[in-house]
Amino acid sequence: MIISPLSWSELETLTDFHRDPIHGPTNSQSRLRLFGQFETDVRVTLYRDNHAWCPYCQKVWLWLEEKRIPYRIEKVTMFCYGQKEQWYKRIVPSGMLPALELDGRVITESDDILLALERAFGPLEQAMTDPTVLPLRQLERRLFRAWCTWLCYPTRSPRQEQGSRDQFISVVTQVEEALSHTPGPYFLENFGTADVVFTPYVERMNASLYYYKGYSLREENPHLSAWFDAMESRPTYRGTQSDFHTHAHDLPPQMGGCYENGTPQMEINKARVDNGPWMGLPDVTYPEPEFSRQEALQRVIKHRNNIIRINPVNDATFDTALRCALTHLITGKPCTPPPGSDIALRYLRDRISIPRDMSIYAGKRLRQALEDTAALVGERQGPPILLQHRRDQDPANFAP
Ligand SMILES: N[C@@H](CCC(=O)N[C@@H](CS)C(=O)NCC(=O)O)C(=O)O
Repeated sequence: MIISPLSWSELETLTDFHRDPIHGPTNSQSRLRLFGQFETDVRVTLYRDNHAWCPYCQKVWLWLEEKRIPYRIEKVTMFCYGQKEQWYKRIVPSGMLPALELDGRVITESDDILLALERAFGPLEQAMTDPTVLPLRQLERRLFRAWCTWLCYPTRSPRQEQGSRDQFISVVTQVEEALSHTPGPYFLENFGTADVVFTPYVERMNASLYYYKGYSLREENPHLSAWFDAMESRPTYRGTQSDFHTHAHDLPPQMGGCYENGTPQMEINKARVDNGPWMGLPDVTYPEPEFSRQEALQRVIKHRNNIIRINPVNDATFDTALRCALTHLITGKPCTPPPGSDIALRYLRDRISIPRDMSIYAGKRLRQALEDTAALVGERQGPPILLQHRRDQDPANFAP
């Protein structure tokens, strides 16, 4: 049965999703984290990027969440999506992220930040300089370099492409071996620093190689697969976790390019990440939380004015179309949007950023509801996502 779109006030009654951003589970929207302590206990400010795209920021963010250190969060624009804030350049003239203020002293470079945090608050299980951690940090950098070589340079021949793939997989084999040496799923006996160090790029490798190379890191490597599963058992990681779509489109401008290999599997994966269905992709495997649809609905309602204003289709048409998609999201029933709104709905579908906007399952549910609703009125895609920059995401355009 096709139903008509609910009004905004009707939609509001269908979600009471609420999370305590200060003391509750890790999430991307918080500006202050206290973990049951007091604001007077705060000694740390983390400067991280607005969209939670910066991998080195995720490393420090995850460390602070795991150690439950009270801290403030200041969000800064990255060059690839807007202008660096003047106030930040006064603190860090290069504009580089992350930065951390600890007892009034500013520290840059994510490794130096973790070393300083360890001195102030003790290590996360093992220290960064622990003899068991050092070789794992080096292995992470080798993996990173092999990934960049494969992903971020155009290949002139199938032989070169194969060579880069083989080189990456040979380092992955070393990672698999390192993981096999411990009885549990983590890099050392218990979860700790080494896992935090691997997290940001392994997450990005999983996404980008699936999309640009047709290679599923998580599915093809049993120890890494168990490691991802174990990471996803942690509420801290879940709060920082992104999805394939977000990374497939945030990486090109950050890395200076990501190159497709054009294999049949790559084409299949790319179509799936871009057009869905998004459930079942190997970017997440923990069971879906009960309230993911309510979370998505609450987040869109909160930001609806900006979402509607920024959309390429006129406000009145998109207002109705968006309510149709949200009605479908929350009731499960199809709701036909106005003619011509397929572009508008897919524009938003392509610009949900996880975890910036909402958590991974909420984002997937929203993408699917937007796509299902768009498909009722047409096949047209929205304006393409650019590769050189993402100024379509300039935070200046989303100011309250
Ligand atoms: N070695 C540095 C690398 C930091 C880095 O490359 N940061 C990038 C973002 S991932 C950055 O701030 N670039 C400036 C910008 O994009 O605005 C670290 O470990 O902190």
